[in-house]
Amino acid sequence: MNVKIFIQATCSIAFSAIIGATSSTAMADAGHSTAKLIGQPGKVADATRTVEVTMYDNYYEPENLTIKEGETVRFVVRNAGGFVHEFNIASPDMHKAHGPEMMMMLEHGVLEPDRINWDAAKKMQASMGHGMHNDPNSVLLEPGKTGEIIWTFTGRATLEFACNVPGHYEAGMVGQVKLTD
Ligand SMILES: [Cu+2]
Repeated sequence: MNVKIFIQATCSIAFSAIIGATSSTAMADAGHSTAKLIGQPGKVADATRTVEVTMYDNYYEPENLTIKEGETVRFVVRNAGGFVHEFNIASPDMHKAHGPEMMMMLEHGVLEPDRINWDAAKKMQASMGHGMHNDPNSVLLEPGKTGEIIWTFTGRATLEFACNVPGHYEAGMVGQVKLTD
C-alpha cells in the first residue's frame, strides 16, 4: 500500500479526532445510516438535563449512562486525570475506526500524553490541507479542562462513550449508553 496516499486519505478523519471535523466528515466514514442512528447535535434549549461526566486515568465517572430515546442531554465533561482524554459518543464500529486516526495524531506529535500540541496541529493542517472544525459528538480535553456536548439521542443504535486516545479504550475507558423508552 502506498503510505502517502494512505495518510492523505485518512488525515481528514484523523483531524476530526481532535480538532474535530464536521460531523459529516467524521460520520461519513461510518456511514450515514449509522450517523442517524447515533443521534445528532442538540440545542441547549431542548436539553432535559445536564449530566456531569468526570474523566480519570483511564475510566469515567459515571461508568455507564441511561438515557431516554429522543432525549437531549447536555454533558459537562471534566478531565480530572493526568492525561489527555476524550469523551466521544459513537457506535462500537465508529470507535474502532477512530482508534488508528488518533494513533496518527500521536505520530504527528499533535497528541502528547498530557497536552494537545497546537503547533503540531497547525503543521499537520498545513501539510495536509485540512481545516479545523467542531466534532459535535466528541470532546478532547487536556488535564484540568472542561468541555461540553449537547446530544439528541434519536435512534436505538448500540452506543458507547469512549476515549480513543491510543491504549485508553483497551484499558477500559469505555462505557455503555443504555437507551430506554
Ligand atoms: Cu483517555
